[in-house]
Amino acid sequence: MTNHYQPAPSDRFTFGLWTVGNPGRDPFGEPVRTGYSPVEAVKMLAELGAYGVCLHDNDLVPIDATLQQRDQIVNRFKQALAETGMKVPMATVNLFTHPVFKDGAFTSNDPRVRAYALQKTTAAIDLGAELGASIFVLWGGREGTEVDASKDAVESMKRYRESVNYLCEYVIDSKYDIKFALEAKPNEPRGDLYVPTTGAMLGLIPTLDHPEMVGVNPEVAHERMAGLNFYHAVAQALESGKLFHIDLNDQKPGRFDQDLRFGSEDVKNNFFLVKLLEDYNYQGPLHFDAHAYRTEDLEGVREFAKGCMRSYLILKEKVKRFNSDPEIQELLQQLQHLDADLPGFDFRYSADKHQALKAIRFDRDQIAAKGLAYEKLDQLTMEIILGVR
Ligand code: GLT
Ligand code: MN
Ligand code: MN
Repeated sequence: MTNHYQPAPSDRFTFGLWTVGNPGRDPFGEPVRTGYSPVEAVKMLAELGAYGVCLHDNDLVPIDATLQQRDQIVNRFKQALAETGMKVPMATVNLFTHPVFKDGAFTSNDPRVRAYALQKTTAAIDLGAELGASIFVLWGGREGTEVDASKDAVESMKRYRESVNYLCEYVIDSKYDIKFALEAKPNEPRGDLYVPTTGAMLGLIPTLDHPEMVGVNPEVAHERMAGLNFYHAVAQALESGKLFHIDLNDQKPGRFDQDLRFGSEDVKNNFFLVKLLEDYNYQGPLHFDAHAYRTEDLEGVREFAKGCMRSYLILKEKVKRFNSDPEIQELLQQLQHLDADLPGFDFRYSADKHQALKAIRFDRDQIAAKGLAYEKLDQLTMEIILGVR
């Protein structure tokens, strides 16, 4: 067995405590396994070569813990981190499990719920800061509706913005080195969720008081549930300087949020995703937000975690092959470097240059007649992915 795809902390792979801790409960069935406890998860993942773990406040500290219990639990957890060298680069808050959040948190009509959500989130930020996290993810678990008559969706946006603004001020005031990453999802657990896609989040961010402190945390499964091309969504986030974090998993299109093992479904889209992250030197954590099939015991969960990291490293190697394949590179050269076909043209507007543009005679038919050789390019790409090239 080759050791070639053995992960190391330098690969920056992380897992949510809720991922390997997942007991296999679903809306139709009870838990099938215990899941790894936080301390067990840290040890198991460290053994496999991960860089760290991420957590919701309540993945570690029960919602009803006293301050003394909290400190005890956190200290034990810190000890496991210290023993293994594992890091906590990202923390988040659970604003969806307790019934108090049944109609949303920051967008609830009830000011007590909105205020409690801020209280809970600021405490979760304190916990994240204590554990060394520099990214705080906000996934609006139940920020949405089934009954649109119940809330003014314009007002909901204002409330959501107000809360994120509050949290930014809190981080500044506390002198924490923390940035926020907003995670979109189109639906589930609500019928419809607000700001449902990464693109919608990117539209919201410039309207915040501190847009420089806020980016996105796109998740494979969530964009694919909406039928979108995840690679394109991440590319837009990256190009806007807003790819602060990423949730890697897999998903069949148009279904419930499956959170499948990374690399298990849409291998081609994942190939382009890995190519994007590697070609553009994304430096954030590579976070797996997925869980093992409900058929698995703890050994199966370990295999699942290994599989996520291994598939990323395999795809990374395929990307290297693609980037150094002479035939593919020759084709790309011909397809992408066409400046000689329109010498000296500058695509920035000026009145003079526009006069020149108006004077150019384009031979539409001649331009359109040229075949683009995408069949060949795609076949060569597939052969790399399928392992015969
Ligand atoms: C939950 C959700 C994920 C989010 C997590 C962060 S919790 O598992 O399905 O997509 O990233 O709140
Ligand atoms: Mn996620
Ligand atoms: Mn998901």
